[in-house]
Amino acid sequence: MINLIKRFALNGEPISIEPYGNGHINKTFLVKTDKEAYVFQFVNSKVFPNVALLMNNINLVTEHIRSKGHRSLEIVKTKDGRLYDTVADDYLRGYKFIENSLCYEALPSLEMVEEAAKGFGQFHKDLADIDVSKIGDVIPDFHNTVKRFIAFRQAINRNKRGRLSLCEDEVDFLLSREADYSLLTSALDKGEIRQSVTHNDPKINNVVFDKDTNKVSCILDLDTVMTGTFLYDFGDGLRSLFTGDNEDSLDTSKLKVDMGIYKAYLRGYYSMMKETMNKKEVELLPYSILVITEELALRFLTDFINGDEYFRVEYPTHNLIRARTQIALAKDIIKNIDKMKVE
Ligand code: ADP
Ligand code: GN1
Ligand code: MG
Repeated sequence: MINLIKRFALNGEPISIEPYGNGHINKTFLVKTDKEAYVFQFVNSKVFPNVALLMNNINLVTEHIRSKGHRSLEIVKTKDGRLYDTVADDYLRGYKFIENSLCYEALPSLEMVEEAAKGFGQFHKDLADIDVSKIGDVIPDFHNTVKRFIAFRQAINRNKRGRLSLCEDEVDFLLSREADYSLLTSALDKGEIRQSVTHNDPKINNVVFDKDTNKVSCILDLDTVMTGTFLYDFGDGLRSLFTGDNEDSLDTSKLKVDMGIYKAYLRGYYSMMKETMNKKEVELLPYSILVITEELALRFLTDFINGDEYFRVEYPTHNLIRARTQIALAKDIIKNIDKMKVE
């Protein structure tokens, strides 16, 4: 590893390398030199087959955000000026470590919830005028819930690992919610809501906060930045906050809507984005939380049925447990959706 790292334009001599973070997709390492800290990642090329396109997107987006005077991830290039290195079948890239920062699985205060929402609102605002045609589709249909449902039904029909009998209730629930899956995609197709460049994975451990001020210091994990509707980001931000560190929990009673979190997130997001939202987008805000929660439940359960081909798992029923937590949350969102409507 040390020899691989030395191919990058580092400040100082590497002195330590250790695994870092809780991502489900890439393999992340914290690298320290005698002068600076970096994050290096082996990009998951099964999930992201076109790493060149992905790194080009990240380069454009981070430069654009910096041109607005805001902080963004800083790519560490290889000594010969490339955005990543190829190592056998793997792809390695480096970022400067965001110093004096903390990353959370669950936020300790409503003030920080509001800050996180402002951070994502600012991110959407900063990218509102980027040239959309230059941003490639790294995972086509990533947030096309209708297509996720088709993939789910295919997995059920194949039942290739014989796991279907272990998840009949979960399958029945997700089949019964079919009407929800087209709520955002059909509004996009009809042009009722706008297409823009969005993050697509705004969970709370993809943000770091400044240790001293508790303000957002940087939005991370830009692999899935693509065009879409900001509603999937709004919904996923809240899904992730409601889930907190319970995504793998056996106790699904913890998966609940928290109206305090909802109001704080809405306030923060509105402070950045209210003027630019149309009536339909405002109407769909609460539904976006339901749709993305059900979408993730579909993805986890599809992966469980298919034999864990996508998400990194630690034990054989990990994806089933994850699907159960998201289904429990979806059920509580359904109960509370009227309270979340925005006047
Ligand atoms: P994954 O796609 O696997 O989720 P991420 O890019 O989100 O990978 O990185 C995993 C974790 O590593 C993040 O949740 C965060 O804690 C940490 N991390 C990533 N990049 C940085 C950075 N530049 N500075 C500080 N921490 C980082
Ligand atoms: C993955 O990479 P990470 O852990 O930030 C996934 C998201 C899911 C999330 C659920 C590229 O995010 O879509 O919402 O897990 N990322 C990708 O925890 O599939
Ligand atoms: Mg991540």
